[in-house]
Amino acid sequence: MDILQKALAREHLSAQELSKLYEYDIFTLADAAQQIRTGLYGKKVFFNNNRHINPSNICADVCKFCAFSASRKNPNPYSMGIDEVLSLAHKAYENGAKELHIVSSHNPNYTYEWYFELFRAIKKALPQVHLKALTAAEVDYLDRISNKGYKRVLEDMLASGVDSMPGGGAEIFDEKVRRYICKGKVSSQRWLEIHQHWHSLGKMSNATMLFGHIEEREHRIDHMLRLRAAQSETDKVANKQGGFNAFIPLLYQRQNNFLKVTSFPSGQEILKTISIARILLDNIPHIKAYWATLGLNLAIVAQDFGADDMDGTIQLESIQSAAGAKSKSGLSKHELVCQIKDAGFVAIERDSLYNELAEC
Ligand code: V47
Repeated sequence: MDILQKALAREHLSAQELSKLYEYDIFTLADAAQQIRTGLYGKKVFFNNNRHINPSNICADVCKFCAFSASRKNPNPYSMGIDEVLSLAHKAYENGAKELHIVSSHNPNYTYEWYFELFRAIKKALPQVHLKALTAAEVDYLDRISNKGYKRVLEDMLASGVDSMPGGGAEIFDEKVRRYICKGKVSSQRWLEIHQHWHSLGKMSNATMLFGHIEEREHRIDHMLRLRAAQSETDKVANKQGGFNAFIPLLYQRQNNFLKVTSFPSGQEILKTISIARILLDNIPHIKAYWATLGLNLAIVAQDFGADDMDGTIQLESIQSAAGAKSKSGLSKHELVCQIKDAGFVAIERDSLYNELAEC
């Protein structure tokens, strides 16, 4: 059997062996990925009506790839108060958002309680809106400043109304690359433990991977294999389908940051990464082609290479656009739907947990 057949049969192979998947031509990989994707969802492409809110960009940590946090590359620090975030949440809801995706920097001026007061206030004002908040990196940061332990942080999130966790902060799990690009951030093992514990509380989350910078193909595969293993373990512990809903390969955006990268992945390399994700992550239901990092056109093309989701309208995007992505003002639902349909797919508006709301 060749490596692709072995991968599809889930034979035990190392990341190094599986990185040979990249040596297949792009259409062979796409074919294998599309069989899985089409078997699961036919021609459906999922999106949601969401709003990203980033309350502050003042950060105690320094990740080399980050153009969002205030630094000499981004000399515009800001910190919102609870009322300001609440007012944005109200506006987002009036504009149709059904999900608020709230992630922030690690701002030493916010107290532990600030976060939970904010979540309680949002849930009280807008109980019908899904609150997706705090990356595992933020959970780890809140543990570090409070000494409460990450389990307690997760319980406080649950008690204050957080519905699900976003997939940010995973970056690349390989310890050597991680140390170079984001030293001091939550460790890979801790990132996985935090998500697994969240899943054991009966809640869902996503998982990202930042790629296209200094990592090698083998590191991407290793990242996917660690996620697949974590998902299988949760299956056993929680006795239910694992808690990762979607895998989101985030393409590195190159402007205004401190990471010196000299070569960037081609379109083929990006699409192969998406196909390989669909092939290897057979226990994670959705592969999200996040249009804010891929660009709208490539995100649509990715739907023919194993992806089945685009993320959403976003309304205002600050993290990727700070690094050069053309995503600052989000997309209207109309535009997103037209793009999906024009490419021959069926546009499905979903909720945050992938329940289908409407065919558009
Ligand atoms: O973890 C930071 C990434 C992430 C850059 O869960 C960069 O549904 C590219 O996690 N180039 C935050 N990426 C965003 C995120 C996310 C986005 C959309 C949906 C979901 C979800 C999660 O942004 C960070 C980091 O990996 N990031 N800088 C950059 N220069």
